[in-house]
Amino acid sequence: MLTASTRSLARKASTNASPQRMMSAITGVKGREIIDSRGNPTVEVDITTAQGTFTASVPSGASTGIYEAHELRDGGSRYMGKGCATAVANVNTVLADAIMGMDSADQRGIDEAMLKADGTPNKANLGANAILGISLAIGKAGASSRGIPLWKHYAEIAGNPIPETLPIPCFNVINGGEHAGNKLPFQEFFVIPTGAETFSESMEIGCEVFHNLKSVIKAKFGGDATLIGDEGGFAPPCDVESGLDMIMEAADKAGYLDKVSVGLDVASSEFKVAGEDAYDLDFKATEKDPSQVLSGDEMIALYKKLIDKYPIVTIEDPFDQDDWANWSKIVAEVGEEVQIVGDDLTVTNPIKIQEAVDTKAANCLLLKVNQIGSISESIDAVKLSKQNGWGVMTSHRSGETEDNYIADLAVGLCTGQIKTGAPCRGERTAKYNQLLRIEEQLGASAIYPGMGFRKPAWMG
Ligand code: 2PG
Ligand code: MG
Repeated sequence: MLTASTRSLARKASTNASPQRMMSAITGVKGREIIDSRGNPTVEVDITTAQGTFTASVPSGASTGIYEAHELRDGGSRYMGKGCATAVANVNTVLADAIMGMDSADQRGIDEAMLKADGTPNKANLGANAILGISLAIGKAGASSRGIPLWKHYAEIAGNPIPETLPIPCFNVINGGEHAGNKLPFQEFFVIPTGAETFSESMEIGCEVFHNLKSVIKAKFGGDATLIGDEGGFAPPCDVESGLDMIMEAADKAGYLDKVSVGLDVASSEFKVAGEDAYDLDFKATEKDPSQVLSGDEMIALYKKLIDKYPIVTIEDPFDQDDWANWSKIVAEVGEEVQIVGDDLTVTNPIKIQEAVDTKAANCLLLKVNQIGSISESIDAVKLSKQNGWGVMTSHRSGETEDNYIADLAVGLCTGQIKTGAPCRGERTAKYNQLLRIEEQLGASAIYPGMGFRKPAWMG
């Protein structure tokens, strides 16, 4: 059997291309298992061209939508069944074969070749994690072949003529749901510096509020309550309203009450009661309180109460991934004032996004590249969303690596918003730090959208 490298040499020898093309032609594809921020294996890929080796790695979710592309895990006992050896083998054999010798600047051509090799609608055959690892590393190789930064390369692929907008950061400073061991049902509580003038000022505000929140939580619940969850935010034993109260108190103490908004990722698919119009806010408690089971209308009443009380600008996954009627209802009732973000509902999939556009079930896409499994399809999802007037929030996953390409993606696709955890834990700060570097590269032309984050400069 030919190895990836002997195949590469054979293909290279038969390539009759121009010197420029040879420089960017793929000469090597190598996958490996690495470990993510939760101690689970994931896929990393090296793409080699005459210009060097370009590496990217794949994130993984915990509150995963049932309609996401297929993440291929080995099963069995190794790594608690989460091994990625099969996905890595697919990178090194069938996928390497499909793309070897192609021009690394041709992102779409390469993504299409991989989709064809897989042949299923949800990448169930070769694995979305295998395909995405290559797709991400190809982006980096392609940027290098053009001699431009990754954010500019993404902008060119997508047709964005003005890649100058930094995203507003949504710092997830309190963790609940599937991301923390506390009883808090809602998964993420964001502090969002919508009143900052620049991205670097937004970082300053986010970090100072984060440190003040630590003191507020410690004073209320003691030091044990300042331990952190999967995304670097605190995981105190609070309920939804006291969590928001503590964030507001921290913003006040930091002196930024007039510069911050707040937001939520409810991740409610995790606590929908199957077969009933009901959501169990006590889903993590051992002794359940029946008064904590709310109907769809009661959930809407709760959201409205929170919107009245706090400066909420965005709510993600307020309802379950199949509860379309309640999604449409909440958009009709509060969607002008508050952004309603589809995550499990839309899974970065143009077919689902179109359905949500038609039924007015959301007005913002959560962009998670591993939900769909390639850069080209992610760009299609973003453009479709923007062309329908939606916002777009670029997102990490709760299981992350040190790779920071989503920072470049947020700028290149002008998404105007990003969530990548608290300003804490290296796999989260890697992304925020890359945005600080991009801001520096943009210099005086850098735009910070502030309250205009739902409709940034480029709308597809
Ligand atoms: C979410 C994400 C990221 P996960 O629900 O939006 O914050 O969590 O990666 O576990 O799906
Ligand atoms: Mg979510």
